[in-house]
Amino acid sequence: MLISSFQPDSAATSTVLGAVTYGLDSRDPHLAHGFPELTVHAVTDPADGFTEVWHSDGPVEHGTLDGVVHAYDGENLFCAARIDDGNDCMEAVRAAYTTALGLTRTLGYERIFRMWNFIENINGTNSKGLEIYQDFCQGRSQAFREFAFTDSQLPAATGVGALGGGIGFCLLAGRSVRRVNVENSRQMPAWRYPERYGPSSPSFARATYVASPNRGAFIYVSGTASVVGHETVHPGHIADQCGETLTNIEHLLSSGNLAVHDLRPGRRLEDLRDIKVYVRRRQDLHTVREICAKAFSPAADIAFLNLDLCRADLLVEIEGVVFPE
Ligand code: 3EB
Repeated sequence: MLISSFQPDSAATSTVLGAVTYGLDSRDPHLAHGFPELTVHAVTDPADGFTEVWHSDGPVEHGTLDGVVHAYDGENLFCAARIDDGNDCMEAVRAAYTTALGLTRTLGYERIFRMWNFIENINGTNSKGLEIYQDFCQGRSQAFREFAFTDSQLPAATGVGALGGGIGFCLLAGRSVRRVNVENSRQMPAWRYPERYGPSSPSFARATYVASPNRGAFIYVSGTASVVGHETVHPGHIADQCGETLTNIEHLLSSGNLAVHDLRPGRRLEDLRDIKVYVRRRQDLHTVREICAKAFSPAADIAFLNLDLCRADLLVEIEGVVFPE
């Protein structure tokens, strides 16, 4: 069973599958604490740092392949990697993704249901004048194509900025879970975005529904923003972007939208847990905090990170997980 928490439970390190630390610098993924850990440069004040930990039921095996650190427990696989130089990153992203996707094949955990990507200078331009995020999307899309992924096999994902350290990414995959991709009928599937957003469309699903026999279902909600159809709405307006983002998540989880994918029952914003909120402008943090406090359950952990987002006009992005009943 995969349960994440925002703080490491030191009494249970033997059952940790993997961890991501949102810290003051970025580090290559390593096994120093007995499990794969990726450190992303994501905060400037140590008080804002935290570690997200995925726990496992059973014994965990781990390894490293071409810098991709990984751990698996018979049901789930966690992989983490870092690309040192994020400029002109297409080839390096393709290569690192290829190693990670290759691991999912050789180890037999082919149902990749969630990925995170943290990209330094995400809105900057590379030496060819292409935005670094769009360059990243090209490498990612090539790797998925090499492995013949269909649209309905793409993971839920987050793609946001980092304060330094090139590109860090990690993934969660299952061996035998039933997984169903969920799109959002208010939004165009990201993998169909028109070319004006970049030469390769972003390779991710709006959410993945992941069920194990007898264990109920998790719904992993991708980083969600103020995008309707394929367009950014409410440019420059933080409260409206935040509201539109919540409307998008609410609709994604609604019975009507889930029924399109033969999934039920509908879920609500109050069911979301392990929420991460990415806010581009520091001065918007208090507004976003207030709106989120009203929208989400007091039982939910909510982490706020002041990072850039993948489109220059997006101000806020929100992700989370719905746990089984
Ligand atoms: C959007 O809706 C916002 O490239 O992995 C959200 C989640 C976004 C993941 C990614 C991008 C990604 O297009 C951007």
